[in-house]
Amino acid sequence: MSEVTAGLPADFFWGVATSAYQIEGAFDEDGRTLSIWDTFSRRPGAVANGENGDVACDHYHRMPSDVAMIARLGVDKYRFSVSWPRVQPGGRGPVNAKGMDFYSRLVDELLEKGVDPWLTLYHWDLPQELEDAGGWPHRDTAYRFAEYAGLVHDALGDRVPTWTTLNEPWCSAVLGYDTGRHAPGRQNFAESMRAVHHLLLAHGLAAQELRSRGVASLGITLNMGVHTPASDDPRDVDAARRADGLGTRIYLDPLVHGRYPEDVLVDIAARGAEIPARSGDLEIISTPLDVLGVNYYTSHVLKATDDPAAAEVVPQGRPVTAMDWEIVPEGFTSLLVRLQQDYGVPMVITENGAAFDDLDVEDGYVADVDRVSYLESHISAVAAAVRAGADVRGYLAWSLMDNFEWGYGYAKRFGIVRVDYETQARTLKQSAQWYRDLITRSRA
Ligand code: GBH
Repeated sequence: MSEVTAGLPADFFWGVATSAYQIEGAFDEDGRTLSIWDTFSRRPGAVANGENGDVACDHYHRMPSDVAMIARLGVDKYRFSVSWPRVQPGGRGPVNAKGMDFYSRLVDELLEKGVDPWLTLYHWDLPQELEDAGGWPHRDTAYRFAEYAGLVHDALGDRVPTWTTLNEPWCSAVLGYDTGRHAPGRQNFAESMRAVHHLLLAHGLAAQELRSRGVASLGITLNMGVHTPASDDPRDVDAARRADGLGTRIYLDPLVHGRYPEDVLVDIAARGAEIPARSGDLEIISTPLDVLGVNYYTSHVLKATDDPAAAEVVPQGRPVTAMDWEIVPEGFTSLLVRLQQDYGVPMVITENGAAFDDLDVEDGYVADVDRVSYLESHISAVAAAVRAGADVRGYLAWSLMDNFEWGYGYAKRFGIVRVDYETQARTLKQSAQWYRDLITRSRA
């Protein structure tokens, strides 16, 4: 066992992750209807360079060779998401057999190659028709999601052991309905708080549905970081408390402890909004989790501003990625130790990785040394957390390959595999080779 992985349990698992809209393309094939990202990305100015996921990595047509590539990396697991408008067009009614068949073939292909499928039900591509009916601020969307979860389970439940309901509900609620940086691009704080509750309710209803069908491992994935006050000035301390409240505790307290945090409800009320919880909702939301998916990219030091609802990020002068996110591996360790103490749910890193301005392919090689060092320092940070008592079971790198990076389009590359968007050629970067070797060594 190498330095990097020292202290990780013998059965610690490794994998890579993607999401449907970011890689599949084939946006109008085989009965797929539009999602909020198809609509949003067509709005002028919404996505850099006017790009969208119409073609993306063309994974829908290249799935078998992509799975062969995944297998060659030597990973244990592959995390992908199902496109709701592909398998249940419009978000209601019967299954679209052709769309579902794609995922059925994907799962078979993975199993045949010895890679465990890890399925995420929702990675941000809400059927546009459900947005037109009110979207996540509308309570009925939660019930539609639970029905969709059941349909996917009918088709794939016999072969998929691990199910994640939602990817990063913070992004769906806040970026989607408050800042408007993500689809559907609405800007209304009160609606975003309604979205938070209905996303959590959607998770809970789907979790009950999947539990009753005997799913082996069930979870949700949250994006999190550490929020540190810039000074011991009580206003900075409060800014960090609020950011942690709206970023982490508003999700995990109801999920794990069955209640919303009091201080956060007060903050929300002060901004003229509320959480539309009805009696019985919190029992549904706190359906026991087998695994908490943790997505980690960076951490922030925060300073209060004149606007009590906002906070300013204070740069710490550390190296940054191509996203301008500071590289803070120690934050990863403290986050995991804190989650263990406050919530105690077994964890898996469902995403971690970085965008860098990679050099072009030269002699069939991409020397992405920055990404290698990012991954190395962050996997070490996970191992340090495990040595400090955090129960972390596995690590999935974001991402298998370069893909559609939401509002940033194709310019930001997170892959350990290079994608040439002209030819759709895939080239393993140095980071992919490094990761494959790390996996091999960690098993030795
Ligand atoms: C994930 O989102 C997504 O699940 C995935 O689809 C995406 O491709 C990947 O990460 C890379 O972005 O902007 O300085 O405030 C992560 C979203 C990234 C949101 C970090 C919060 C905080 C940094 N999060 N971000 S900053």
